[in-house]
Amino acid sequence: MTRLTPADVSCIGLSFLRKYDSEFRVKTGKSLTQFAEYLAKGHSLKFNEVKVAVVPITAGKGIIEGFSKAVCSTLSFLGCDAFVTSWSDVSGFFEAFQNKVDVIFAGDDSIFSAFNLNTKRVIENSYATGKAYAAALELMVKDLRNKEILVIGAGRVGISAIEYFLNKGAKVMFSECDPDRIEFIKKEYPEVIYESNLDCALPKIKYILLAAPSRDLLHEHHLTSESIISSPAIPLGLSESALKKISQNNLIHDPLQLGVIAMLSLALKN
Ligand code: PYL
Repeated sequence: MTRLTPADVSCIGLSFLRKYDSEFRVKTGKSLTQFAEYLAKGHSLKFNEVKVAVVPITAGKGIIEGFSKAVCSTLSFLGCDAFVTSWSDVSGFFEAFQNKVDVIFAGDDSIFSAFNLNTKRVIENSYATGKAYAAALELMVKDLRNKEILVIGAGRVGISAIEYFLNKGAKVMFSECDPDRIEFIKKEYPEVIYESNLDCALPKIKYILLAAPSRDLLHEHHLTSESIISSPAIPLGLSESALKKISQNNLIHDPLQLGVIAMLSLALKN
């Protein structure tokens, strides 16, 4: 998993999120709040009744400056009563419990999760992010049934997206460089077709979920003006020429916020 940097998250405040929300609505037809409810399979989520604590974690490589604040801003944008605890780690969890919160968000170098203290549901970021970006592609494509979707990267995010697409009746192909992951997908999801060469698969396949964290993975010859790309991967794997080739309204990509929205939505879903 790519570790975010302060530069990735420092801009994520309420005014930035308002702009992101209006752009997201143009691309998908839904606001971020409507999208959160869509992910929760239509359950009406009363965000303004939810109290959330974000606990900074110093373990491993330590705190990412601005990370907890960015998570908190995203949750506040949805209407939650969200705050970053004054203390970190176990003391921060203690502070969260003292404040009788409904949900705690906390992340170390391996796992970033939302913990619903009422239902005991725990939602991990990669799982939620895969669902979020798959659902965003679905909204941009309009209907996934029998549509060919290429998932690039079969890690935790890519697998979560593959499951979403299969459940929606899409024809799923995948590309991956790790042999063990390739074997795992072939064994667990035999209906998913392995594409060994991106130059052959693209631009034949127009709909792409880019979950491989590599720069300049896709170039202009892989894409057309009709390509639609949903990319949770950090860094974004499109070259300058590729970015110029596609419509900006056909690209969904952000470092953190869509995954956080999905974590909350799935943590609150009944
Ligand atoms: C959750 C993000 C999405 C992409 N990469 C993941 C990442 O950077 N994980 C590390 C998060 C560390 C947070 C740090 C803090 O500030 O509390 N322990």
